[in-house]
Amino acid sequence: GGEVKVKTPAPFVPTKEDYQKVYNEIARLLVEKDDYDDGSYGPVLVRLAWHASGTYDKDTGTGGSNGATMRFAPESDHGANAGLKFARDFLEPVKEKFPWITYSDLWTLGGVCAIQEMQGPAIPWRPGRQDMDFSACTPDGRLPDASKDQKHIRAIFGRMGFDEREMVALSGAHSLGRAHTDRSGYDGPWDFSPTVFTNEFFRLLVDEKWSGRKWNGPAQYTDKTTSTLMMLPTDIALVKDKEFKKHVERYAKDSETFFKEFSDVFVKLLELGVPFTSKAEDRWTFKTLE
Ligand code: ZEM
Repeated sequence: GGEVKVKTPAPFVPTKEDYQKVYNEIARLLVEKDDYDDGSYGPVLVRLAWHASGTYDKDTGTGGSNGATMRFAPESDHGANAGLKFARDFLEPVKEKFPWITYSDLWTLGGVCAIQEMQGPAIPWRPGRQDMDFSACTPDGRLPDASKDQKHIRAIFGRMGFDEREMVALSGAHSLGRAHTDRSGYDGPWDFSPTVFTNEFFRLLVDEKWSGRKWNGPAQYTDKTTSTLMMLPTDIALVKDKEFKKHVERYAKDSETFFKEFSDVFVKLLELGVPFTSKAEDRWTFKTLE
């Protein structure tokens, strides 16, 4: 037999240490590039990870973080994704430095890193997402609309497969960041520490008096004490609705429980629709920079 065996080089299989290097680079850039918004790209990175994942539809198995299809139109131009180019561009030099990571793994790892570096809970994570082309873009309208009520929240997050407790826990991410008039039309931060992950969003929802803001923009709420904070109609729906409110009160009282339940549901969000070959026990927890 004149068979010729050609030796192909072994493929590079990145280890936990390799992904920790990616994590460290994102964390380093978060410190270095502090001339943005309230001093951190962290919140917008969390929003990118969420919008990449929150397109999931459990009935068709479409959408979710697998694919990173927000790189392409029409998904990049969906109104809900306005401003997320800042987050994608922030991560581009990381992709250049570690070209072996997929965008879909990088965007979710960016969210994990941002939460941990902003003093949030540990978020166990595993790789395995594959990038897809524009033909896998999801239709517009899969992400929540802030002008709506509790029925809409249940419909949108129910489609992703979440229960009521998980819907409220996820909403606690609004302790981070702010709304921008040139992105969503809304304006302002939810709390006094928009670059630190806390349960403050829930405490303010319960303790503060919120009334409709008088301005030319879309209907939103403002706090009585300082008139500098804001809540979206969907945020206020969490205390208008009896079932949601139970969890809001639980998280307002008990930060540790919020951190634990948020971590569990954020892990679930980032894995929606991803065809992993690894097992859930194989998730890694990365070390923070400090
Ligand atoms: Zn948000 N979100 N979100 N969110 N969000 C904004 C900002 C941020 C809703 C929503 O319409 C808006 C979740 C759920 C829901 C973050 C994380 C998560 C903004 C402001 C709006 C309008 C955007 C702007 O103008 O820049 C609605 C209606 C939601 C559910 C009903 C979930 C779940 C999240 C993560 C787990 C974060 C971190 C921000 C801040 C972004 C930034 O740039 O500061």
